[in-house]
Formats: sequence, structure tokens, C-alpha cells
Amino acid sequence: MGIVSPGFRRRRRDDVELPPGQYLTQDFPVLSAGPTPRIPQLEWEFVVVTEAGVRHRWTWDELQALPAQEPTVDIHCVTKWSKLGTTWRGVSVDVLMEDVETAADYALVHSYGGYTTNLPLEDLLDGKAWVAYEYEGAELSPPHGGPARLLVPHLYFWKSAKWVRGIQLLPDDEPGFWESVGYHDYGDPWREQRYQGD
Ligand SMILES: Nc1nc2c(c(=O)[nH]1)N[C@H]1C(S)=C(S)[C@@H](COP(=O)(O)O)O[C@H]1N2
Ligand SMILES: [Mo]
Repeated sequence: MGIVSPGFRRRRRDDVELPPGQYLTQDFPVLSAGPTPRIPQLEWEFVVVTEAGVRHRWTWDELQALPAQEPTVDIHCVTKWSKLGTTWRGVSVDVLMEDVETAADYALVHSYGGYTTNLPLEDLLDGKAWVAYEYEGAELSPPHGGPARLLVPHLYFWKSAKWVRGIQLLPDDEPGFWESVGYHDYGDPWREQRYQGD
């Protein structure tokens, strides 16, 4: 092992390693495939439906009553911007899945407005995903997915469904909106899985 000073190893924030092909941005672009749906909190609900058709439902107040976390994470959009150290508040998907009995391997995430995105169920578990309703200490704004969005920071940001309304558990993988028009099924930014075949 060579002689390396600790200061050299710990990279500065503006010198940090990004996934391949990404650049750093300080602002927070809005990327939506359609108009911004407006869902009053009183009408908002979140549903997990299992492969057996069993539904688990939370109202806005029920979501707020669950234990929350404040993850600080880096996010990476497939259009190549990355944003470091973003802070959110939300409920871990682990909490929502606590009483859900399932043998499903896949999830199709549904949003108000019709957007969908798919991922293996395990990528939503073990502290890897949240239903987030605050960004940088303030209520999540509608353009960024408010009242609540999924946050799955280890995958490209298109997997972080805005205006999220539920998770459908499936025995087989089913492509979502971008995945069915040529984007990668999994979308790991560190392996640069942007498009099918990457
Ligand atoms: N419902 C919904 N969620 C979505 C999208 C969308 O079009 N509709 N776009 C995705 C994409 S491609 C990205 S990069 C992020 C953008 O989130 P932002 O607008 O908060 O930056 O949301 C993702 N979630
Ligand atoms: Mo994106």
C-alpha cells in the first residue's frame, strides 16, 4: 500500500466522483413527461396491492403518522445531471411493506397522472427507497412531485416516480413508461444503464 495522506483520499465535494457521463448541477431541473397533476392532500391516498390482489391503503394523515426519515442522497438523471447531498423527509418503503405478505419479485410503481416505472422489489427495500413529502425542509412542491414522490436514489431518477399513488407487486417484470420506449429496464447510473442494451 502506498503512502497517501488522509486529506488526499477524502475528496472534496466539488471534486467528487460522479457516475460515468454525468455532470454536476446546483439547481434542481423539473423533468415531467406531462402536465403536473394537482392532488389535494385530503384526496391523496397510497395503495400497495399484492400479486394476490390484497390492498393496503394509507391516507395522507396515516402516512404522516408513520415514522419518518431524513435521507441525504445524491440523485442522477438520465439526461446527465447529477445533484449531490439532497435532503428529503419521508417514509421508508420498508415501513409500508411491514405488514404486506408477498412473494413477488417485481414492483410497478404508479403515479397520479398515469406515469409508471418498474423495478425489482428488492430495490425498494432495506433502506433504499422512500415515499418522500419534503425536500430541503419544505413541503415537496407539485412540479417536483408533491404531495409525495418515490425516492430511489441508487437508480436513475426516472425511477423516482413523482405524484406517487401506489406500488403494484408482480411475480413478473412489467415495463413502465420510459422502460417501454427504450430506456433501460434497471437503470443503474454507476453502470451507465441508460438505454436497452447498455
Ligand atoms: N410521475 C412522473 N414521475 C417522474 C417523471 C415524470 O415524468 N412523471 N419524470 C422522471 C424523471 S425522467 C426525472 S429525471 C425525475 C425528475 O424529477 P424532478 O422534476 O423533481 O427533477 O422525475 C422522474 N419521475
Ligand atoms: Mo430523468
